[in-house]
Amino acid sequence: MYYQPDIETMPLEQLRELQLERMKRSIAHAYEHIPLYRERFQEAGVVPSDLKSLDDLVKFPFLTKQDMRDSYPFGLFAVPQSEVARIHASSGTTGQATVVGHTARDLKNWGDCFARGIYMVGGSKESVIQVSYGYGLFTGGLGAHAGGEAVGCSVIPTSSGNTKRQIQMMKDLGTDILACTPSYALLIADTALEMGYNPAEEFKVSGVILGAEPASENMRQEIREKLGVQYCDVYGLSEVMGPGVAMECAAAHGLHVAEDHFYAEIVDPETLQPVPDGTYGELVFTTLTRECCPLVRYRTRDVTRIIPEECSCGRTHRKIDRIIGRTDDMMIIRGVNVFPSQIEQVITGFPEIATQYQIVLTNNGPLDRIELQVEPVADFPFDEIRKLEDLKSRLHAELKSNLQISVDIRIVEPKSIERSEGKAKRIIDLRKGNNA
Ligand code: DLL
Repeated sequence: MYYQPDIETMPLEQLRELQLERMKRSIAHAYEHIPLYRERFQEAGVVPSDLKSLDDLVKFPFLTKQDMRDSYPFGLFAVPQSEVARIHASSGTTGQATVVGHTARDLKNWGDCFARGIYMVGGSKESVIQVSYGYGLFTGGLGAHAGGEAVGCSVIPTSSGNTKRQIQMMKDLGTDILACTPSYALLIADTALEMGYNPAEEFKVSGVILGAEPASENMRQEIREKLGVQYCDVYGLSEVMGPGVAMECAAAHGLHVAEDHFYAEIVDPETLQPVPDGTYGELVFTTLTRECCPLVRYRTRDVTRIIPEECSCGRTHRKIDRIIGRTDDMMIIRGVNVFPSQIEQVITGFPEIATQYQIVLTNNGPLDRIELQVEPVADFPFDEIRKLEDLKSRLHAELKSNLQISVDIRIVEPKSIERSEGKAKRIIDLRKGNNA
């Protein structure tokens, strides 16, 4: 079942035509109404009419997060204030916030994009969706809410926090679909178990739509089992829209980009040249329908790849793989490039270690130093020093052989790493210039 069958299963040739037509319009709209694009295009020696095919997009310059910060507050708005229906902002851990506006039509498209994911987990207007993403300037709450309303679900806007009450509502109101971050879903599952419930058996919930942060396969599996649900990974970012830019269907192998609204490219973050499908690189988006804040070649800093395969679900929109990290999270440990997700993958091979972890980065001269804090599972004999040392040295050896890096390991008490009701803070970056 599809939410918008004609669009989601559109034959590829027709979809590319639609994209080209919309891209031409969107680039012209940006150029006409936003001086920054005019300047940048001029510097690059291009005008909107140079876009004759989708491949011509590479001639156009990139836009970065810094450009968005520098344009604060309204420098990238292409419509008059009277047409701005809502404004979101990202807090920006480093410096200036970024502000993103939406027209009424932008909001309608956003709801439709998220709604596709509700159908992907088997939802319909009969479903009860509980939105436990934070509501506010963060796009999670209101984005998922709009999706639920677009489908015609009964929406429960619990927002994040007050976990025991969330669980009570989930049970009493018969929640079918839970939308929140993966960390919060796990906290909800663990708290429900502590309260004496078995949510997989006793709760009606059958699907989760989780995103805003990466989750390892192990964590996904833990959530699936503890809640008894189908897992849909939802990707998005406030600059481009919010949750719903790409969503994972039941085939569970990649996230379909909403290609009627967004054009995705993957580029090498060093050379900025496009890479072949299947190769990892930085995800770049050009928006095709955004009225308020159209983006041309926005560098997301998220690292993923295009999955070059037809999907068994019948949707034709290209898929991206799960985000493995951000270019700015990449650590260079003695010349080796490492993403936190690679470390997480090693950790998940140790059943004695819980899913929660934290990475503390510091400088050691010109080199990055990395301390990994992990906690053992609740029934691990934490006071037996020998067992602890053994675990530490096995983990150290495994990291060394898998990633060729030497990591300082600290095993902390079970349940002592802070659980998150929103995005988990996995990396504490104390490197010079990054201490935000
Ligand atoms: O996190 C929007 C969102 C809300 C997405 C709810 C999904 C669900 P920002 O706060 O602007 O917006 O953060 C965007 O979060 O560039 C990624 O690095 C990360 N991110 C978002 N979704 C995923 C995901 C929202 N499914 C940044 N997997 C992005 C991994 C994700 N990382």
